[in-house]
Amino acid sequence: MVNWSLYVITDAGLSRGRSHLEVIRAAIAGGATVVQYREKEGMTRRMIEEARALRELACQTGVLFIVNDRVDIALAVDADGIHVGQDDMPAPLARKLMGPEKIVGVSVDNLEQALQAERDGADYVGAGPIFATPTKPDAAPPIGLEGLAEICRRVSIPVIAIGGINEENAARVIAAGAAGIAVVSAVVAAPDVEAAARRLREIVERTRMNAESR
Ligand code: TZP
Ligand code: MG
Repeated sequence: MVNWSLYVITDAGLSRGRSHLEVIRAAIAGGATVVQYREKEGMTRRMIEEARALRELACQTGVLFIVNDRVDIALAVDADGIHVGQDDMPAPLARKLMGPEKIVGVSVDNLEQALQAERDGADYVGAGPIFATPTKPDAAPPIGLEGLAEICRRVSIPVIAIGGINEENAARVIAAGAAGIAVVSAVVAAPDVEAAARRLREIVERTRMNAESR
């Protein structure tokens, strides 16, 4: 069983000059359970090198390693899975290329897309943005905690919430039914990445424990 609690996504522009490897090493030390390599610009050769380094780190530390969008890179470095958006490789094709054993995740911003992703054989959905976020300016309007809760009720695959999630709202996101939180800026842009990841992970685990004991 995958632990989706804290899913950390790279962003070179928000990393304060630190390398992806540096940031992700600290995030894992703080308790990230899944890491995603998300790089939209630059040369494929460099992406392969970065993804390979993260892949090795993830192997050594036992966290899941997902590549955003680029099925070729995911396959080249033998990532654990691929994450595709609504304008990317369609999920059934991503599944066909990645094979039955790999993880396929799909971004969804409404219930219909979530149900379709499930029918398409996705292993999880990334639902959001939950809250407004400057990190993805072209994101759909926020779906809020109510939108998230509805998706969580209606699909049976894990729902990972994304978009504007931080220490202030993470507990409410988990209480709405998310299997985990996916964050960029709250971890990657933090002055102390390890401490930020640790606090978020604690919030997720504490909220889940409280819900289970109720
Ligand atoms: N998809 C929907 S919102 C988002 C992505 C990649 C960005 C999330 O970034 P942040 O900084 O955690 O709000
Ligand atoms: Mg994408």
